[in-house]
Amino acid sequence: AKSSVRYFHRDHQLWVPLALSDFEAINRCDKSLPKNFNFASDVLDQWSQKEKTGERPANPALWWVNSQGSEVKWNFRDLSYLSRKAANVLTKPCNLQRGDRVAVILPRIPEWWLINVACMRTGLVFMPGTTQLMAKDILYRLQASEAKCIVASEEVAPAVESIVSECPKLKTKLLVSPHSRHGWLSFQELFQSASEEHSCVQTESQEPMAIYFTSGTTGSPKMAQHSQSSLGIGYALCGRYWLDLTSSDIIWNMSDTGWIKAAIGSVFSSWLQGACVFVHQMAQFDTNTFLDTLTTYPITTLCSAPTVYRMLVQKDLKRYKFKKLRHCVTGGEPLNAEVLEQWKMQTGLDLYEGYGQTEVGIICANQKGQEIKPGSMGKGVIPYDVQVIDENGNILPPGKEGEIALKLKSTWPFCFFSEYVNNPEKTAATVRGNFYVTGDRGVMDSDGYFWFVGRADDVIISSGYRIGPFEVESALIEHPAVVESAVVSSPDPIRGEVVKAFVVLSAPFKSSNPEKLMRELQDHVKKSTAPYKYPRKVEFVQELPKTITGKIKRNMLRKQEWGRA
Ligand code: BCO
Repeated sequence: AKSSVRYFHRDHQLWVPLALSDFEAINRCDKSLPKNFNFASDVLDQWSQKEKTGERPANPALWWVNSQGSEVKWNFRDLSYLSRKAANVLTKPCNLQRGDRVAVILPRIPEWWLINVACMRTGLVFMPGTTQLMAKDILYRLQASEAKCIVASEEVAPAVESIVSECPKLKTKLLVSPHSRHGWLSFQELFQSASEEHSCVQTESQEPMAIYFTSGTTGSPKMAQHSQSSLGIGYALCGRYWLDLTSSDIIWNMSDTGWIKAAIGSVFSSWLQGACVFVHQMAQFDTNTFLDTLTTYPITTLCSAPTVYRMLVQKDLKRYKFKKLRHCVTGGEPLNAEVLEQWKMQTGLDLYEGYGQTEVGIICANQKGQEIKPGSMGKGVIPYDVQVIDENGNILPPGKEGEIALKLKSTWPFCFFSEYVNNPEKTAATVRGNFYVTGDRGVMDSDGYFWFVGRADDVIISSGYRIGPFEVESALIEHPAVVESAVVSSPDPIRGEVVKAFVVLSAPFKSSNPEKLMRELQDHVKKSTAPYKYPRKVEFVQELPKTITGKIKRNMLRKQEWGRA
């Protein structure tokens, strides 16, 4: 671990190197958090000042390209100026007030970053969502959060229009598109005429900043709420060690805008370090475009899901000469040792796996300078005390499998999510004795390295997506062919694991062509909920295994799947 971090010291209104012990002290609650913290004014605008005085290398803050050859490059001064204009769009014509929740469903376009920073400046609560969300997903999110505004792109607009009458709390629909659309305010038009004068809100450190929807075994996704300091200080610092960034680096983080990985790698950790965030907006993920991008642009740092590396190592990587790549990280799902070794053999670069969660950020990581044990997620990262515990909250010795957990102090750590909104029971269920429990099972070895074993619950981690079985089962049951279903994980060589549905058919469909019916059910799920959740495997069965009380034994089906593999 490094001996010091560069940490913004509020009292001095300057970036000063503080001893790591200061940061640890804040985390131990020996030193209090600054009363106010705002990432836009306390970090981004400071970098903008540094640019003016020539103290930052001539490196963009955001560098965006698409497959049609368009390009946008903003430095921190541009970002500051443009996000102030965007802030005025949100507060004036959109009439939003500090604390209002704003759903933002945009692809990887520069406006996503502008609206994100504009929400920081105005104290609005940013709620990102992937563009794969379907009408019902959007309805749930708008109703559960009582969002006042939705910001969406043209592809998402029809889905929003189909459900908007059921969202009485939604006051504004803001469209990000070169075209106007009936019933929507046009971001582009309003932005042109918006003033650049904006005074950033002095948000409190613990004030809500963002809400991320995260899937669990039961029910609809929970709303994990983050504060200004959990993301702006906690996540920014924890990601920093793993990403190893400086202000001369250019990081390409592949994550979709809807996930916490975008917050860590494409906003907070990167910009805290003054690094450039590189974005390639691809209509569809494609390995050739991906590799061409790495050979064309001076990207120094790559962050992508293990599934992407698994896809890449199928290719002859020695044919490609990456321009500036020096540090590769991965996370969101377990990485196999073989892929790490193949990547190293073909590119000469190590792969640094990180492990974390939407609720608490990066928990373990292989950090630069640390020996990598292939197949391990590395060691616990500062400020976390990571342990493996049993069902009673006792710490287990090295080598024993249990649940991965974070030791709690007397108060809730500032770098954690604040709560699941409107769900105190689920928030309380994350605590066992003196620990926050992750829901993941693992082992710590005698050197302090952690090894992922699997989920303790029924959540499926496929291609880096966290998928709740209930969400897929709910989509399946809407189809007339389905009497009931059980959804579990099943091993897959590329995606780590995939969603598998065991389906009991209704009488009229029992004699249907199984291949055809499988595709019909898959298409049905893709239309009913975000398509990344669709069951890539389907098995038709006569009945599902159940307990005496009638509960489906998903566990038994899962074991059967993994046993078969
Ligand atoms: O594979 P299929 O073609 O059968 O299906 C794909 C899409 O074609 C399809 N689809 C997408 N939009 C659709 C649609 N179908 C119908 N209508 C639409 N509008 O749905 C399937 C989506 O699967 P996918 O997203 O996995 O697509 P793809 O192209 O295979 O992408 C591969 C990856 C690896 C690029 C992608 O899976 C990915 O980005 N994974 C990473 C996810 C991630 O970033 N996770 C991090 C979460 S945060 C976290 O873990 C905390 C860590 C601190």
